[in-house]
Amino acid sequence: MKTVHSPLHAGHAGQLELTAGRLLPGFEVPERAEIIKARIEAVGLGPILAPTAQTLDVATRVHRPDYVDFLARAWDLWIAAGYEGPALPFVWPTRGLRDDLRPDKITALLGYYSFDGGSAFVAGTWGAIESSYAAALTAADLVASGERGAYALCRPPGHHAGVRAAGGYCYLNNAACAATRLRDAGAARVAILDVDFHHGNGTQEIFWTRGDVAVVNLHGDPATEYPYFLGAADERGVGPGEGFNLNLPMAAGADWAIWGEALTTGLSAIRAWGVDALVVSLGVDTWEGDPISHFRLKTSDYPRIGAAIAALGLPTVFVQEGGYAVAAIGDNAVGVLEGFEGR
Ligand code: OKP
Ligand code: ZN
Repeated sequence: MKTVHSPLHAGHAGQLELTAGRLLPGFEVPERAEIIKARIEAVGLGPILAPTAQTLDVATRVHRPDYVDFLARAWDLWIAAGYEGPALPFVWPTRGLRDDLRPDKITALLGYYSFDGGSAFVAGTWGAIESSYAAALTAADLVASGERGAYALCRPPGHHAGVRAAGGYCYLNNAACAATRLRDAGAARVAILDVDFHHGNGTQEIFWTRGDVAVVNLHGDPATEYPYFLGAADERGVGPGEGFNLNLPMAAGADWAIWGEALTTGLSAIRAWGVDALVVSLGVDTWEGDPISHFRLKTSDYPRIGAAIAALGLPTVFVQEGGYAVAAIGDNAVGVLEGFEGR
């Protein structure tokens, strides 16, 4: 399988994240991608290609154009305002406040365009966002032109990013963009299977009203797990999208017996939808040793995930999402890809 990856991800480093009363060094570190890349090379998974040049056309159809423009300018605005260090929001236009005021100040814009304090901007953030997006589109192009599978080694991840909101280490929704590119290339219907520990709230929001891109999410129950405010089992989509969103939340502690059963349920739904192509939001923070997540998958379970996905027989784009146990992330992520390849 071909991997698409850019060294520009490394410029997105030294972020801080706001968590439970603390400003902590970000868990979403450059080493994550470097360790996955090293594992791909060690097992000889296949060539690692640079992303091809991409316009922001797909990004501005998946997201609001003013949001994409903000992502590109946020760091420069922060510096121009005299701040230094990672840019983070501290006030949000939530319930009871006006959503139609958008003061032209970077401190206001950071909150206007985010839903939490987990997606910081540093000097190299936009370059990394663009390269991650381009990797997802390039992998989709490989699959659209006949490859059975392709892997976008994306960093930063994307599944929490909504129509106009960054959050949860995410900025552009790479998986949603890959699905859109597959639709543009002629797939009438696409499914997104999100196996990251955290609910892909951004992906759900983006396709909520649509029947042409169906979304399945396997994740920690929002009653106790981030992002808390989306991801319950009763969220099924609306209008033409009704019945094309399937949430499979699980309590903390889920192991292969429980998680594998939810995967079977999700794959059955994808079969029933009769889609032409698949995008997998591939988070491996479901691993038993993940520092911020609470499932109990073992390294030996990841090839089983890949094999079960391969049994769908669909052209498949894998897009990297989470996974924060840095030393294990290569074995786990590449394990899925090897399982898909039947190796
Ligand atoms: C991004 B992805 C950590 C609390 C949770 C945000 C998690 C974002 C996960 N102490 N912070 O879905 O892997
Ligand atoms: Zn996650």
